[in-house]
Amino acid sequence: MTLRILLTGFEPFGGDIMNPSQALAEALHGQCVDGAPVTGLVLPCVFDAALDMLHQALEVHRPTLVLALGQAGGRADLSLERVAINVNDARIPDNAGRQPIDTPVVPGGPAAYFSTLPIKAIVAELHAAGLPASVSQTAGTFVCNHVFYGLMHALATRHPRARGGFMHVPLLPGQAACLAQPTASMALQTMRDGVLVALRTALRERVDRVVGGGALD
Ligand code: PCA
Repeated sequence: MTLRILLTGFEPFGGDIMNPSQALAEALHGQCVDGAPVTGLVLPCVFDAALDMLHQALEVHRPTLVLALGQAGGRADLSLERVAINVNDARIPDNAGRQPIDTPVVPGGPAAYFSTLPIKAIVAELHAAGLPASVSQTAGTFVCNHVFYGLMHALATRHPRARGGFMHVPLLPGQAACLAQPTASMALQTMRDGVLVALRTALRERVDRVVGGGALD
């Protein structure tokens, strides 16, 4: 099977002027990772429009592996998202001024989808490479979760041979420096190294490792 990777990021949102996930999708566009060409795609931070663009890219590029990236201000590590939920609940308006509250991503769709990436193996390989990472149990309820859910629904219903998932990344140091409160950040090069580790691990391991990682609460 020919391997093809789709790597998505988002445009800046919420008044920010950059988004590390956009920089990562652009930086890796056209690269080859272990023989698999990468298409980088920057999605609008807009409910529905982001999914329309993603669905089109799935049809055009027919990826076998999809890694969607997004910015998570306040998080300190690379977070491999476990689950996408069928809820839009926006705390702030998206870039088109829309703010859906408690609406489904896909009316009548299942409550949730799990990532089909080997998230525990990816976290273990990131740690082995000296990069901070963890499994996250929530991708939130804004446009990132919306795209993650829409992606997993599309893969489950229309692209059964493809695997996919979502990784949140911290702010860039330049973004954190503009904030009044001390906030975690990570250099773009470190994130880029992490994305490559995640992609290589996902290409290599189809079945996740059984590694304890749940919180005690
Ligand atoms: N982060 C937002 C949407 C776009 C992005 O990069 C989120 O976590 O929902």
